[in-house]
Amino acid sequence: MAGVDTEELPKIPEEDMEAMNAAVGKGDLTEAAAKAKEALESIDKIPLNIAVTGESGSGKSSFVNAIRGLRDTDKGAAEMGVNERTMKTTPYPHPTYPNVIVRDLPGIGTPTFKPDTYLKQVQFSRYDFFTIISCTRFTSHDIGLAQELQRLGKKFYFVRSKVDQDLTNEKRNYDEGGKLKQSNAAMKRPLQYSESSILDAIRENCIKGLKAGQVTSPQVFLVSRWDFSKYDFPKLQGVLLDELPSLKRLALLRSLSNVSKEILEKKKQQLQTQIWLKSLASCAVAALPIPGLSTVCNIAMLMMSLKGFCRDLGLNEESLATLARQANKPIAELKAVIKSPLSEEITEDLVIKLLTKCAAGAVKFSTYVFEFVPVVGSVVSAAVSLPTTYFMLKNFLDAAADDAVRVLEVVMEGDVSNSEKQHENCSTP
Ligand SMILES: Nc1nc2c(ncn2[C@@H]2O[C@H](COP(=O)(O)OP(=O)(O)OP(=O)(O)O)[C@@H](O)[C@H]2O)c(=O)[nH]1
Ligand SMILES: [Mg+2]
Repeated sequence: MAGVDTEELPKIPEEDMEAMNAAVGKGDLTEAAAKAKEALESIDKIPLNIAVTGESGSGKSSFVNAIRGLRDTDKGAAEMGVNERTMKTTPYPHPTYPNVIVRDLPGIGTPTFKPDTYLKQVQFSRYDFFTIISCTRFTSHDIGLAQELQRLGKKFYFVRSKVDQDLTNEKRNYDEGGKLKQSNAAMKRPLQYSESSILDAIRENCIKGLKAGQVTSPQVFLVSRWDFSKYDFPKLQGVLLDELPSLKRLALLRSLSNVSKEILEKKKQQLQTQIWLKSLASCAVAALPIPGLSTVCNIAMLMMSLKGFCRDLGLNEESLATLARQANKPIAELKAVIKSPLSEEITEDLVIKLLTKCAAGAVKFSTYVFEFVPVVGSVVSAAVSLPTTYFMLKNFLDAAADDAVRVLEVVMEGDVSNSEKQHENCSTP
């Protein structure tokens, strides 16, 4: 069996090391493991409720589908179109993380939803935050809603949709070389076409209108449903993560689409913090010896952990198929850069193979680690197994996170297809 030198193994962070020593030192790994399992399971139950509201036709349903990584025609997608569709509040649970629910709310001012009773009608208190969408400048209804949310201490973010249309329209004023066709001092257009200047102007214009409506420090994010990796959507994801309380942040982070390297890095860091708990649970909950290894562990639990990493990083057939569709690229092109196994390829045999690879070095490591900790009786086998499972999980996560970044790079190469693009306008002025 080829050994792994302890020098080559990644280091266990100090706090994990202390927690391991403490659990082993107490001699009651079973109880610690049960707690670890409970802590991990509770992550799946953290509720997160997101409200998406705005005028009819502003792009709410498109936004709801896109943040859940769905196409309009997919099962469970929010219904959308050019006629007014959203007449009632509809919950859309995230397909992979059903504890995250996005609600597509009707716009204020529709016949059944009057401005003065709107927030009560939609039961505002259940939401963790609101996104207010508009495809033009924000209306007096949007401003009124923001003022009321501000008064109630609820978080809200403005999303300016359909910026792809603004850019297309603006481009008409420039020739093929990007030079302004006709200079008009009143319009203050730059002489050379500049996407960032147009976007800055839209953003500033929205902020100015909102400030004039007494909205304090409004945050406006420009998006296009045709490419959520572009414009301000990745920034919006980052801000939401920064501003949510820690448990809710965890729920949101897992459900976010992998549209930026920053999000992938945050997901990796988050998963990294769970490795110790996963390792502990697998070594002491219904653990069995692995033939040929001085390791006792629960293979089924480890399989679930690895599959969980793949799911959170989008490394399974379904996520890749969705991503390939959205990027209009063959799925084989995405798979070509993936070096570690996909979720569907994770089997008991694979887990044993990965454990065997880590075992030799980890045993040496555990002798060193637990040298000063009194390890007795049945705890011994679980204790020496901890570093093996820990390193196996860590190595797998590192490789999977690298794969996810490479997949994202392939997706970002070139632009999203225009073939599906439509150019409907808002149904409200
Ligand atoms: N070009 C472009 N079109 C968009 C964008 N977002 C939405 N649309 C189009 O605008 C139309 C209305 O979008 P919906 O998502 O149904 O809007 P909604 O706010 O849910 O509408 P209601 O349910 O009627 O209130 C659809 O034809 C979408 O394809 C965008 O970012 N860019
Ligand atoms: Mg709708």
